Amino acid sequence: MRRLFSTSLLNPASAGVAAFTFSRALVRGLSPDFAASALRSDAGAPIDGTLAAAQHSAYVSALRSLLPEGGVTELVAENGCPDSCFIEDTAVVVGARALLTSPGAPSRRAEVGKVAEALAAANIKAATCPPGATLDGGDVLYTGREFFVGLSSRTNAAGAAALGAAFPGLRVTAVPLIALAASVDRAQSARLAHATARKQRDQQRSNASPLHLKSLVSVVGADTLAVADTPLGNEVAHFLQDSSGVPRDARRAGAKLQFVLVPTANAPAANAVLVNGTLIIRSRKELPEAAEELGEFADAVGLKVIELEMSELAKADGALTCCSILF
Ligand code: CIR
Repeated sequence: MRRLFSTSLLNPASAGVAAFTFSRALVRGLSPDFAASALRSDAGAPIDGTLAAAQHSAYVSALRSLLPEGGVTELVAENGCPDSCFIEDTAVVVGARALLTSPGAPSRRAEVGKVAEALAAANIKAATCPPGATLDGGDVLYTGREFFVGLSSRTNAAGAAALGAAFPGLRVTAVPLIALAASVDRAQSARLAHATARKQRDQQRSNASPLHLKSLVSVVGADTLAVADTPLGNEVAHFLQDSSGVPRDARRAGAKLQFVLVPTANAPAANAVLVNGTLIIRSRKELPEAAEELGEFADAVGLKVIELEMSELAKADGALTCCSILF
């Protein structure tokens, strides 16, 4: 595959972490019916509930080790909401402001109330989504300068607009994730017109729109993003670069979004968490090539690394960012 971006473009100074310094985190315990009933895009391999709980608790411990004493608040799982551990989807917080979301999956909407209470208790001023708007936090990418919002099966244009209304000073750009996925698939289908039916099916599956924007891309530094080195990941990276609000003067001086490519075979590792000078990434046991690439990046810009296994949460489409709200 053509390499469109390279770590050699990275300017360590641009990977500044000021916007990703946090004192608090909300997390939510794993529901007893997580393994049996969490929403899954692929219900293939069964979820090992015990292992899922261990992976979730390692995640919470990692955050506790990175935040000040008492900074992590763990809410109990919401009754009847097997996905409530994926708390990121319920609120977007930047500074002392928040937007409570209206999750795209109706079964998840009851998760928001307790998160609203916890944010109020932390003195965060929260807005709500208007009727008809849907938004999952997993679709909201904050670069430290601006928001990108994936228009996905969970998030609609009204949801993206609600984000703009809740954070008036911050630029919001909607990313047409489903349309970009369809256009990548069309381009490849033309090339595979004479391939076997099986090859065509595999390709369609790999080009399908992911659950969320952040299934493909996440922040690893200011204006610096890890992106899956897949056809769709590259398409999204181009879109972000072209529509980014990096000021013209800064662009002239060579500043723009920087991308760390996450090898195709380990694409889910493009979802990482940057917190207080540490990059939390998927473990090399699970996704070795990605851990290598992201580890190299972290070394180059002076970030520490924590590796976590997420295999069981990933079976329910969970990723690293989705298990916390940081502020
Ligand atoms: C869902 O389908 O809503 C959950 N099973 C997974 C949500 C993952 N959320 C995220 O990555 N932000």
